[in-house]
Amino acid sequence: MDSAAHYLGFDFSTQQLKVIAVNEQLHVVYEDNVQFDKDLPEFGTQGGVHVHEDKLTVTSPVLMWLKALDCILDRMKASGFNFSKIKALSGTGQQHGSVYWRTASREVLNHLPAEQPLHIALQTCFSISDSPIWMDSSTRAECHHLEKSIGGAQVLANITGSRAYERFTGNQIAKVYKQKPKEYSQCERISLVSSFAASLFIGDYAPIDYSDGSGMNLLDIHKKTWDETCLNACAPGLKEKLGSVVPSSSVLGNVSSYHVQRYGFSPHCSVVAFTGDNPASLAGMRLEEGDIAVSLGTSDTLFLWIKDPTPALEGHIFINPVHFEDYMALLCFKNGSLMREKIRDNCSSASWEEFSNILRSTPPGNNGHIGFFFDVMEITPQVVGIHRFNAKNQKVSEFPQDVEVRALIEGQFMAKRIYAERLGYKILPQTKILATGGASCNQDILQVLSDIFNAPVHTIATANSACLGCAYRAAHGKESH
Ligand code: XUL
Repeated sequence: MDSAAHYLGFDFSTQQLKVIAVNEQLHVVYEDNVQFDKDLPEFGTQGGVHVHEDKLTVTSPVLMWLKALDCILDRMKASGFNFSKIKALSGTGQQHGSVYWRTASREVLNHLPAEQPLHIALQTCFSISDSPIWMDSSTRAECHHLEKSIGGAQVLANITGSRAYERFTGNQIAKVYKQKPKEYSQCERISLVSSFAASLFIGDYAPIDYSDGSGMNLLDIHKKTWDETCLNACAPGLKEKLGSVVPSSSVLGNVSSYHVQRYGFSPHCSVVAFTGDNPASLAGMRLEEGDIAVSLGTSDTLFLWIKDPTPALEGHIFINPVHFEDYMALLCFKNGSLMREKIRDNCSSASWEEFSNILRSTPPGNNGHIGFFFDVMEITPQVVGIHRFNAKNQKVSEFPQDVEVRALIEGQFMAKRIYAERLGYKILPQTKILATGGASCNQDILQVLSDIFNAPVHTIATANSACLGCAYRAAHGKESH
């Protein structure tokens, strides 16, 4: 690679916009972020979002994202950052959110005046000023309708990789069409947050990439084309408004003359397709086939590289962002750390040390005792409550404290393996587990994880894995073209 080359990654996440620059050795050379609530208080967001009165509708202002980009690029310029060294850039966005470009906005995007910030130049370009985002859960009726139109939840999962989910974009678009028909008809292009952000760099509508497109309940993940039945079930004329879909590592073109003139980007700087944050993290953590990333946080998230997916009613299959012939699976478990802390408080005197001692002194397999611990309504599966079974498979109301601790941790990890295998995941000889998040500092918890998957566990820091993943994707996309 060119020794002077730098690569940029942007992350349009829920609470902030981040940027990372790496050099040709992929070492970070610049990093910054704009916090929406703190740095752009004029938009009145909390945690980057507006929660509406019904508590189910959640949106974010499009102009806030534009202003954040103006702000982060201006700061880079003010710090003396040399944009002309950037050989390629890419980015990521929170998944599922949708942006509605008003008719004739393409013209405006094509001719952005370099003297104006984006939030001014594009201020009239959106037929819906507050975009629905992934935290929205107001589309239950639309989900039922979609599943019914296609022949059931499993049929929809077989085609699009997931049953109908309220936050998934097709259902969000269906709601916009129903509740704001005028705004829907005034819109010529619907972008995801990721393709919206890419559009700002190429000065034209950027196509949706395969991976983020898999989070819409609209894309056939096998044929890699929009599914007509799904489109028609959501809203009329949708195909034209969505445009084409492309592999996530496609080079979309060069940065527009706006960025060349305003910031001093090279006119040859390539823009690699932007994708969703979870796919970008898979790239950032450099997962390979058979590998598993486990984030042990407030909730536990698992993503895996899969070759032959079997979509199920729980979990999501997305087209793989690194190799588009492969897939990735995403599983979310709500009862993560809070449940572990609760059992720690009840069974090991609120001490992690004591909790670890118990794990060390109890045998793998827990002498046949098994437990399911869901303090709050779980996502995978949709169940609540604590359920304990003894070695004879009889339901019991309690376990001795040491049995309880092991039953919790073994139960949590066995569920992860079982749900992953249902989605087509296979443990391979080279499988490795990358663990992140709060609980990943506990060796004894990780030992149970390793025992259950029969694979080595490595820990990594991933505060910026999605953003960093995009700087890597920029370098990879550029070098492979
Ligand atoms: C994934 C999802 C969230 C968002 C957060 O399906 O809804 O992880 O992508 O940014």
